[in-house]
Amino acid sequence: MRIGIVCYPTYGGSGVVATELGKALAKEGHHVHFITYSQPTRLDFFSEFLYYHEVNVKTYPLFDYPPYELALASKMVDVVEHEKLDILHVHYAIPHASAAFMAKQILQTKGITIPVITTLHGTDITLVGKDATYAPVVTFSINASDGVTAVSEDLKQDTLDHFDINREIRVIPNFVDIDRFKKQKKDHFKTAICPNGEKLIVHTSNFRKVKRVQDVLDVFNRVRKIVPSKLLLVGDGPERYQMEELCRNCGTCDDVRFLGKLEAVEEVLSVADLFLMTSEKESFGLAALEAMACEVPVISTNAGGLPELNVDGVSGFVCDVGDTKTMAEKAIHILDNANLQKYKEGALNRAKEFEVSNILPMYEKYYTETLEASKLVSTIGK
Ligand code: GMT
Repeated sequence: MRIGIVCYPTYGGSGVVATELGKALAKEGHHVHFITYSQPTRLDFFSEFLYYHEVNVKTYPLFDYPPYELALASKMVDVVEHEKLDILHVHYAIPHASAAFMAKQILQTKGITIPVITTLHGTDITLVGKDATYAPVVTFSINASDGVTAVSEDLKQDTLDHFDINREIRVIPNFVDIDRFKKQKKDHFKTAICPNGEKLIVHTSNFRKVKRVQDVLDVFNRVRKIVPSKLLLVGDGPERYQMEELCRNCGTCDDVRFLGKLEAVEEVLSVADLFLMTSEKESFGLAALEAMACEVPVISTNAGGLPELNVDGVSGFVCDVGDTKTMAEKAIHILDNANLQKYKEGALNRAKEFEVSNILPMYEKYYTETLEASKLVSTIGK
């Protein structure tokens, strides 16, 4: 199949999922064309089946807001036409689904039918999409897509509850590449960070408000009173500065390290004992899955799709949003040497259920079904 993938190229989970999906499809021999405004972060290897098309936005003094959506739609038209794509798969509804709708209409006038699949990732629905600024366009472009997927049952339900949706939404969960995300031998790194045998707690995120990163610090401060530990914070974003201030105020700077945006996050996860995800909203929690694949148990909130991933009492624990006291109690329980191995195994076994080889066929099947349905519709229309 010749597939166009549209995504955000940045560190966000939707871009990561889109890129990893493209890479996995290319390994299966599909031709995958990425269409985005810069090279996706994880598009880090050469394959004869992978292509990258950059969207250039021309600015003009009149524009306070350069029209990215138009440039993207025009690029989609160009790539579909010249690369003879079979299907377009857009990740994150805003503005990708509406740009794809426009491209589809333009291509129709040229006698080309291109089915569009939209994958909903989370904040495109739960935060940004619900806002009246975008809601009518999001509703329209979800309904106008030929196929729609959501990364969890919870996100599907949230979409149905908040938008007037008149079509099926297929749940296809996120996945992990176990060949990349696996526990590696990095003992020297662990010794450098935890010279006195401390336990290592890790959090990864884009440090937005929705992640409640202050709760991570609160949990850590409670845990370190009982279990000697260190905290590594991976990623960057708006709340990082405030977190640094908080660490200084609590006097924990020596035990907390900010690592910024790391490419090889699996190396850090390889030496971690516990992963914290304290989010207020989380449609899936890809970062938690990647941790689990590296044998790291997870303490997460019960927000959104997290309970569909993190099995309470098996791969870690699931707690109420903001209940840092319980999170700390569960963390202390997991970090006890008598318990740790059991939860590490539980985390790995759960992660294996989301292995890319289990999830990729779901997308391939959905592509085939959507393509067939769209051919049928265009034949009936003639
Ligand atoms: O978490 C973020 O803020 C990034 C965001 C995105 O759209 O890039 O992540 C969302 O999509 C990920 C991949 O499907 C999910 O694993 C995250 O749970 C989801 N984030 C939220 O729902 C807050």
